[in-house]
Amino acid sequence: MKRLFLPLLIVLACQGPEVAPPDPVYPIPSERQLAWHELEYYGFIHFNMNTFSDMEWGMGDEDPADFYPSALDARQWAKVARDAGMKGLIITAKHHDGFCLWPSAYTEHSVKNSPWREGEGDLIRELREACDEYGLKMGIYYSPWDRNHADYGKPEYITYMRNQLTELLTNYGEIFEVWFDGANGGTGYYGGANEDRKVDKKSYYEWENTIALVRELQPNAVIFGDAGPDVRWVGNEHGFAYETTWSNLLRDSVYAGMPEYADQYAKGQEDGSHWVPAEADVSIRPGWYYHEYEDHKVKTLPQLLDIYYKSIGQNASLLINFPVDRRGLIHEKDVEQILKLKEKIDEDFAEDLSSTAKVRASNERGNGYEANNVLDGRKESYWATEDGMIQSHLAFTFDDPTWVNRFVVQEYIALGQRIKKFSLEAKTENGWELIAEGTTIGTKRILRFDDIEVRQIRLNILDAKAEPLLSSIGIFYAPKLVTEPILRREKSGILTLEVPESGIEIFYTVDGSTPDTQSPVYESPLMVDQPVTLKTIAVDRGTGRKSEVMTYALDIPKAQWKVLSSDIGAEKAIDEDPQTFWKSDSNELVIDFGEEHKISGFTYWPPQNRYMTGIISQFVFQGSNDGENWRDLAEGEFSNIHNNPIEQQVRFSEATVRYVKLRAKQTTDDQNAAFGEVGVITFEQ
Ligand code: FUL
Repeated sequence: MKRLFLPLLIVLACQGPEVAPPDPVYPIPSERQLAWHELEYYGFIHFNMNTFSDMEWGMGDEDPADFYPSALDARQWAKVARDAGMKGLIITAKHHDGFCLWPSAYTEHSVKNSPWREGEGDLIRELREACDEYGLKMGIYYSPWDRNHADYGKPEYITYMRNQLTELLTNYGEIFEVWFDGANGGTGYYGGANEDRKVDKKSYYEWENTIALVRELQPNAVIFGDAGPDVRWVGNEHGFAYETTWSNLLRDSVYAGMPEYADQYAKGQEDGSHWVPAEADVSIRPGWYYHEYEDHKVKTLPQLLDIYYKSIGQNASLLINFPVDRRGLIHEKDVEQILKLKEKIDEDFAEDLSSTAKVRASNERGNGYEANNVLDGRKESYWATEDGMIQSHLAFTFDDPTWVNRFVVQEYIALGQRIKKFSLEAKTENGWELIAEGTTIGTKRILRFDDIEVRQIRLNILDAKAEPLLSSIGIFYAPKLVTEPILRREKSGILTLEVPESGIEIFYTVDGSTPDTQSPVYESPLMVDQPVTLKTIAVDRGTGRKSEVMTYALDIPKAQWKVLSSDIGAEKAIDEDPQTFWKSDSNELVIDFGEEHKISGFTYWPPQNRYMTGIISQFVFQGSNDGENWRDLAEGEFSNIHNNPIEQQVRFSEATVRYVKLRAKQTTDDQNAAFGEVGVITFEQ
């Protein structure tokens, strides 16, 4: 008897008594939502008739013959997405203008009537094959609003929409997300073929039946809409989730396409009845569709990195859009930037230091729910406290003092989002210090803080709906982001240089030589009252990493300059900020330098706002010594300025003048001339 029972007793002693799992806190995610949470990061493709009409919202009367990409390659899109670390691609199968990227049997407004692939093309199929080749999931964007279809606004259109969804969700394999756009003339502006047909957004689309159809055809797909049902919009198109972001939503009282609900989409609701997590969508350029004139506006690495941390790091998934160009390719500049982001994320999370620490919890629920579960890399295991133990902490102790600046924490969301308030403290040589605090955690929260050398780091759960459940913790020491400093100059001539991270030094020269760590260090704003060539470099002293060298030709300061106009807004044309602009009723700008200057050229920044009007395409530039008698100094065109609205430089033979006048002979859209920033050239740059 003894011999028989001994092994069993040993096993029982090791396993300890069985412990009941914590009760769920409702709402909880469905299986399909849990699978979607795993993806985190995927791409959007906006490519459609708008690409060729150079619009963001086409009217629906475009000619299918205009859809004619010269070198379309969906494999290039998939490769870029895969290399960027994305897990899938969602494509605009049909946008608001109604043009279809597949040869739908229910309309003539599609690729089948375009010259592309001689009318035999099917872009959804090409993307499917490319996604399969590169191991990506595929999603479908389908705009319920349709400016082309004659029946839009009538019940017949709903049948059309369902027929098309049936095609898309039956013929192209597994779809991971069906993206229903909320825009349907929400501002009362409808436009297109059905201008006069206003629809009641709550009832017109009979969402219940449409959702049932998607469930039937693609049971594993999540459905995105402004307010769900499975995934919700984050409430802005900047790609940022909020410091407080609940995956819970009072879904049945929040409706798609209605701006008054934006705050609910944005942050979710602590008392929300359904699990409807946030997806943050953003384009890598200002527009969703490709416009050559935005080639110089692709988001920079610091911008993209901020988006990453404020979406994935704040309980949302991230959907970054590529406006595929007219060739049918993701533009080289977009590829370069998205790969820089990937490289930096890999660098930031290269080594998880938590594996070198010992973890202890203030309380453990018992067998199977130990603190160590947060370090085992398994998403099914988690640390839990005993029933009712809400205030609690997890402490990580390092053998040696360790530098850290990132803390990644994940709740075990299968049993509901719980945490409402937390703080992070570090034990250094000087005792405990508060290094971060916040509200919600959810699927993932990434805390960024200044470099600190710690012996211990402690996550305190201060308030939660029920006992906290944490499935994963990561601790990292991300290298600093070393990018070129950003220069700002005021009208007075005062100049500031900025880098996105603290702890980076900026060195500069004004004598034309290449700056290095022996050059003067930038410590505070500089007064530049002479024309100089400034060169800068940013250096992380710790690692020795350097940015590229930047060169700036800084001409005479504009401190004494005045615009001769009674409109005070006119000063925006010479405030050293191309982002602000002045629109002139007379189509000209007259500047008084206050004294004579020898000039040999001028510069013009067209307006930089999203929908630029009044860009000067043909000009006359004149000079005067008394403000009355003018002589022409230059005349000509700014070639390609509509497509590439960057700073223009025009040179002419030297002239000594006190007044200058830039007059528009023509603007690109026949609107009054707009001046982003005007300057002069007085030295060879
Ligand atoms: C919006 C649309 O109106 C835009 O054109 C774009 O497709 C964006 C992703 O969603 O609602």
